[in-house]
Amino acid sequence: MPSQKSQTKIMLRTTVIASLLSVATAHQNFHQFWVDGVSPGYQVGIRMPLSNSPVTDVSSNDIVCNVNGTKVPSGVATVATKEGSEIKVQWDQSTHPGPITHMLYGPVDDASQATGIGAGWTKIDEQDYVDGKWANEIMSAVNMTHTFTLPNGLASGEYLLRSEMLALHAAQTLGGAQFYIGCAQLKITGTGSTNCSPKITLPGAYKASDSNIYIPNFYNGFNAQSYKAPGGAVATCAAGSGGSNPQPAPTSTAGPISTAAPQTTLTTKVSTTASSVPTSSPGGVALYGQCGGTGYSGETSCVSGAKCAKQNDYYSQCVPA
Ligand SMILES: *[C@@H]1O[C@H](CO)[C@@H](O)[C@H](O)[C@H]1NC(C)=O
Ligand SMILES: *[C@@H]1O[C@H](CO)[C@@H](O)[C@H](O)[C@H]1NC(C)=O
Ligand SMILES: [Cu+2]
Repeated sequence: MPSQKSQTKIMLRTTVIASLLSVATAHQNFHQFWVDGVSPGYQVGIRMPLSNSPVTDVSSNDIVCNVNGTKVPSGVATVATKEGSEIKVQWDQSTHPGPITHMLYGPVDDASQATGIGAGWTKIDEQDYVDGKWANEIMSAVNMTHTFTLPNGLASGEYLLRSEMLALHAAQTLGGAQFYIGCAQLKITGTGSTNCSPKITLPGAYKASDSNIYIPNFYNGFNAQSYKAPGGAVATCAAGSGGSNPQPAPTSTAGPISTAAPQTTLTTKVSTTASSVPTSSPGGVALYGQCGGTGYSGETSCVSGAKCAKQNDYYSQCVPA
């Protein structure tokens, strides 16, 4: 798709061509949300990206919370809500076909200090292609909104809520899929100890060649009915013994383990993270590596230019100083 600059030039030339280009210019941002019908305001509580351009490199940190969205402190307000609350998000108008998904990261002590980089994500909501319409079309019919509820039984604490609209109109090309992402900061009051699984690591969980990201036959025989958005299944949240901490800290699952499968998944993701996030180097722990937390016995000082920031009792991470 042409850059905004070249699109502007073309539109100045003729309004006819400009209207033909309206599909191509339909970039979008997540710009407002409501909690049980009440909104904190336009762009309030959201790490607004620098532009409305998409992220296309799924291996970059930009895939977490959009360009510069991992910068902390974020300078963004954290909005109070509770488990089970109805969340309505509103995006800019979009004619790009594709799904919308929502993920939570946390709990952390201070959402404005959470980069979101790592294994602490879980998918809590997904809409793909329903009755012949992609999520963006379904949203368009309700003023570009989408509504879902927060899981019940969440541990109290602060969270990042990641809203992602994946545009597939160029997905027939490797690297062509466009990720529109916005992260909100929530303070969730919950009843305790729900452990949602599986966990998702960002960056890391998405690969450019995944069959739901690179779709060579998107305009030629592709069956949208069976499409599922990236990130795996919507999490199953079961209250109880799994522990309340979704962070990538192996020691966090202190309680008795009642279900084998979720724990297996968690363990897998933990080791994935351990290998993909550098944890130490001669001058201290690398940026975004773990530097503390209950049961952690490794290096606790960060490389120059980074400082150790507590995310919760179980996990501290090196963030830019
Ligand atoms: C965004 O991040 C880049 C790279 O870290 C940095 O150079 C730039 O100043 C940041 N922009 C803003 C507005 O923070
Ligand atoms: C659609 O959303 C905008 C922005 O929130 C709002 O100003 C407008 O009143 C809404 N329109 C309808 C029909 O609800
Ligand atoms: Cu666009």
